[in-house]
Amino acid sequence: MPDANTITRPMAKAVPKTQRPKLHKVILVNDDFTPREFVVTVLKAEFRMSADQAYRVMITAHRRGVCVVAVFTKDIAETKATRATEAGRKAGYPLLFTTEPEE
Ligand code: TYC
Repeated sequence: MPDANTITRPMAKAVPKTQRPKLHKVILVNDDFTPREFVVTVLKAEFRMSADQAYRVMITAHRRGVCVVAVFTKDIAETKATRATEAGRKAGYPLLFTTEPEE
């Protein structure tokens, strides 16, 4: 027990917890030209999705206009979105993947 003459002080400073990097969504955007099967192929190749997962994401974008594909750190999200968009462009399709930060 500290007696009346003992000076106590609060802990120097709270050690900040390691900050987690903000995650970014990769978003698939619908268009009227890219064949459904091609979209599924790109999702499987670039995002390592099963045929079933890829179909669900494709059909959601087709019906609603957009669908979140996955979340990654900023660099990885941007790289994957660029590569997937480029795969469409090379095949002559306007397929588009965008990214945005998670709230
Ligand atoms: N809407 C396209 C079609 O009917 C298929 C498609 C789905 C294209 C999702 C893009 O992000 C997309 N052929």
